[in-house]
Amino acid sequence: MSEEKEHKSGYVAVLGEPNTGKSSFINYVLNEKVSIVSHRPQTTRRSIFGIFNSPDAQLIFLDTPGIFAEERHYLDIMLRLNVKQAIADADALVVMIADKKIAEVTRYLLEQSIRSKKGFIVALNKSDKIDYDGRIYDALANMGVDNSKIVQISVKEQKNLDKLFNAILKMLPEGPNFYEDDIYTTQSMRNIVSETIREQVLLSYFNEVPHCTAVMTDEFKDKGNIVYIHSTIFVEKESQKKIIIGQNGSKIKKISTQARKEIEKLLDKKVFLELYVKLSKNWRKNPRFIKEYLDGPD
Ligand SMILES: Nc1nc2c(ncn2[C@@H]2O[C@H](COP(=O)(O)OP(=O)(O)OP(=O)(O)O)[C@@H](O)[C@H]2O)c(=O)[nH]1
Ligand SMILES: [Mg+2]
Repeated sequence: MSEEKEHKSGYVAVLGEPNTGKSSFINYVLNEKVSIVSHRPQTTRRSIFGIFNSPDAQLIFLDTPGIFAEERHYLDIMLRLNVKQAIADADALVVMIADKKIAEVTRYLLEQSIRSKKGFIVALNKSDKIDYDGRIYDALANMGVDNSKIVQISVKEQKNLDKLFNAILKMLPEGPNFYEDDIYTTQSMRNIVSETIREQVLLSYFNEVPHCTAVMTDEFKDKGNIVYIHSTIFVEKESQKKIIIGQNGSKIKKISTQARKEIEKLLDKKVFLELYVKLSKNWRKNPRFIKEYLDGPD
């Protein structure tokens, strides 16, 4: 009999309501920031691949957008399709919850997971501040989710993350690597740059404005010792443009400086960032714009 350890590989979709900590968990496992994180719901918009490599396994995480129960505009419809596709593509599923009860979206995701007949695990996150009691376990049992499929975690305090990781690994089939073992994301550099800028927007403004923004990068030129980047922040209304720019451009200047510093850290190079703000009227309802935005430049 062979002494060799089996090699596992597969796709793992991480699903859940907005703001439950899906991206935080994936960044932690990968020890790399593949996905932006913020305190705002619906931070993730594109499904992002984060690839975990070890000699015994390759796990390809699909970081999905947190969806809302109601579909408010075309963007929401596309995000839900994105989640459905991730479930279809995955070999194993993680449903992340950060709530003492089962919200409508969580119920939907659990139903989809059960129906898919794929292995799944429920992660109750933020246990550092949420005191999970028997009620959630009962509610999950009523849906047919056994206790053995539930794990309480805290990404913030790094509690039980190994346990969750091992439970995921157990669900994956034996198989070879799908990707070279030295890459940790399939995102293009342009997408990473756009997302880093959007993260600064999410962190810098109050109210609805950040949700009305989309960032696209149309130029990324690596000149060896300096990288030239040209990106645009799109907004839906003229009034939002004014808010993003700020008085005498003070606000956009701050965003630009912060984003540039983050990108420089990421690339380990000097960056020249040119950042524009443009109006694309009601882009969240515009299928053509959304296609270009979600599909990315590549
Ligand atoms: N207290 C606490 N906060 C956490 C924990 N995990 C993540 N967070 C915070 O929760 C917020 C949302 O985290 P994200 O990782 O962006 O959540 P997400 O599920 O990817 O959100 P969407 O992309 O909007 O669907 C951030 O402010 C995180 O810092 C945790 O274990 N405990
Ligand atoms: Mg996210």
